[in-house]
Amino acid sequence: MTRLTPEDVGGLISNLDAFEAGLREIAGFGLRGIALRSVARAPVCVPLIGARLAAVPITSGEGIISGFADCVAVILGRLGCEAWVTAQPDVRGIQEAVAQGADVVFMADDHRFIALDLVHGRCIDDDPATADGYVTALEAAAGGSLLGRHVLLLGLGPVGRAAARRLVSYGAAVEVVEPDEARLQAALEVGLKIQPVDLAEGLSRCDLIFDATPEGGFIDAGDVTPLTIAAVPGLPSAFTASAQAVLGSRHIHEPLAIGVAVMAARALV
Ligand code: PYL
Repeated sequence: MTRLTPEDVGGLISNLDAFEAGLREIAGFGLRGIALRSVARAPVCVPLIGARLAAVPITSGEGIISGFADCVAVILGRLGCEAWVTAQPDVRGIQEAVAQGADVVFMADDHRFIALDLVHGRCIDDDPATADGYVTALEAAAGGSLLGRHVLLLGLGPVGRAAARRLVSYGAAVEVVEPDEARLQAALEVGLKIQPVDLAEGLSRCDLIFDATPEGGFIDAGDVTPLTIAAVPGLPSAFTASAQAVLGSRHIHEPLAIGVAVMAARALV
């Protein structure tokens, strides 16, 4: 997924209320509801309230993104967790989190964003968590079922592949736009029941769209209908500003909150 900038992160924190309000409007659930539904179809008790979760800044590679760990802690706090950012980064930060009684440690470098579940000895990865959370949001926004629904999936990177698996498992007819032939073949060879299509063909058949591409602004207002619902976990969105304006809350788009919420629920379930 595209690396966030400090400006992105600042915008995310100030936009969280509006994002969650839009999510409730279109999907009927806030962040906590989406996270809980993504871990289990039946109602499930996940002890989010009061869980002790630490976010550790990581300096390796391109380094700390100012505000990133704080944003993770703010999102976790919205779920009812007791969340904080460690004073120290890296290994010292992990040591600090453990000494402070953290149940789960959130940390990201340039390649992976994980929640290290210290209670159960598990490692929860952001990519599949984000994919599953967005599929859950799309399913809820589409009326509660994706069975037999045509979903256009853009991109078969790590998030796109995980989304394809979940969409197929929910009974969706998944049409995929992926220009990289090797990625497409790899997905088909592991038996994923997906239909390769070109963009125009997919747009003409699908009103549910999952955007998992790193490219932005190639679907315009004229390409969407009053029934279009778009799940867009990454930055930038495939939808132009005018398409986003037409979609309103049907453009479900935020690059961190849903993934963090699902990671927390997966770690604590
Ligand atoms: C996990 C996010 C979601 C979208 N893009 C991904 C990203 O920006 N990854 C890089 C995260 C680096 C964090 C940095 C820090 O501040 O701890 N190492």
